[in-house]
Amino acid sequence: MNFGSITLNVLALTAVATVLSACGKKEQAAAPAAPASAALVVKIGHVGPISGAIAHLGKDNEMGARMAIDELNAAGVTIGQQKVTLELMAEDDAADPKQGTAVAQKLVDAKVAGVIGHLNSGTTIPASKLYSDAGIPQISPSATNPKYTRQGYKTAFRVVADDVHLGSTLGKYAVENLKGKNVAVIDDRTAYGQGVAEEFTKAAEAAGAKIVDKQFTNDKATDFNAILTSIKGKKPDVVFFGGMDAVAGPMLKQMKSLGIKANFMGGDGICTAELIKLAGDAIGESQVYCAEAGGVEGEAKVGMDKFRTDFKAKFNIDVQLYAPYVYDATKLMVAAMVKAGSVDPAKYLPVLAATSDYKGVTGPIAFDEKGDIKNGALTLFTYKGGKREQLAVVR
Ligand code: ABU
Repeated sequence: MNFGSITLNVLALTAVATVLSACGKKEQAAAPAAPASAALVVKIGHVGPISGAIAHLGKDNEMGARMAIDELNAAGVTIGQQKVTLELMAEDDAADPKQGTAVAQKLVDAKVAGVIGHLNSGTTIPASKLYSDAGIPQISPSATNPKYTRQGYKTAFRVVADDVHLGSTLGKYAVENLKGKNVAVIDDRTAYGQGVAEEFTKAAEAAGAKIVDKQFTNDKATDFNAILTSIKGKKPDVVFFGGMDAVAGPMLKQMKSLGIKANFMGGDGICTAELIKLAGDAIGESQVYCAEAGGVEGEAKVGMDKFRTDFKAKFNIDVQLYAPYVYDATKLMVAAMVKAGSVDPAKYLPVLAATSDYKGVTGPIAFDEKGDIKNGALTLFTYKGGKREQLAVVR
């Protein structure tokens, strides 16, 4: 594979040598020193929604990647005896599948050495075909739809648990812990929202709950009056929403206006710091339960707490959700390049795939044969006193 950045460096060094050779023997003698000191620029792509309703989450992810790249460059990276400068090529897919494939093609054309992203399952899945066709490794830090790693692409990796794990754990929790008997389910019709709602439904029914209503909306909706009025009539004790915090916040407010006091559950997409701002005092009126697709306990809790402190110090903003997972994904990808002694995807991809005990701030990372994290865990949260409060880690 021909890397744009490498090509540029080689061309630049050739040009320097050509100019020097035209200047006489003395300058010619100085020319060979240049290759040893010039750092190779290696581009790593990052994609998330930097515009639109969940831009706060896309920016959170991008800052996680930037933090990793800045730290690596500050420490110095040598790959195959070549000093390397890592360059983050950050793109905005606006959580839109079409824009997702457009920016994926841009990254492929730019010959990035690898991609961290995308954030959403709905963009990650279609983009993964382009990366696979180009042989470019991709690690998603947050896309949880199982299909992503089940397409047979050797280039697709994920460092969080998937929606089968999320939905089934939350479905069981709704019945066994929250004593939910009558459950209503809403989803936003995205790859993530629909998928996690289906897994939740299966598990809740298997645990003995009755699904009293099923409704859907979309990921840009702001008015839920019609579907919530229908749900209110069915008197559920739990309402599950498959979707993101930008929709869940106003939905909770409208539940409060309609006097629906059922417990409100969602997956990782609602499990953010931002939900507190988006839902205001509707949190508490309906007690909210959600899960992050990683295990925040033991060494991982220590690593995540330190990461949160360092992140706040660097960007003056709190972590929303997946920044630590993006940070790990970025450093893990570069570690595979270092171990392989090459930034050529064909050479470092097998090393990345063989990751068996990478120690990240989110805990140990090993990949299974599909590219999914082995022993993926979930952390259940609720919200109390204007804060996200950890309930339990489920493996
Ligand atoms: N996992 C929740 C947010 C991202 C997604 O899967 O669409």
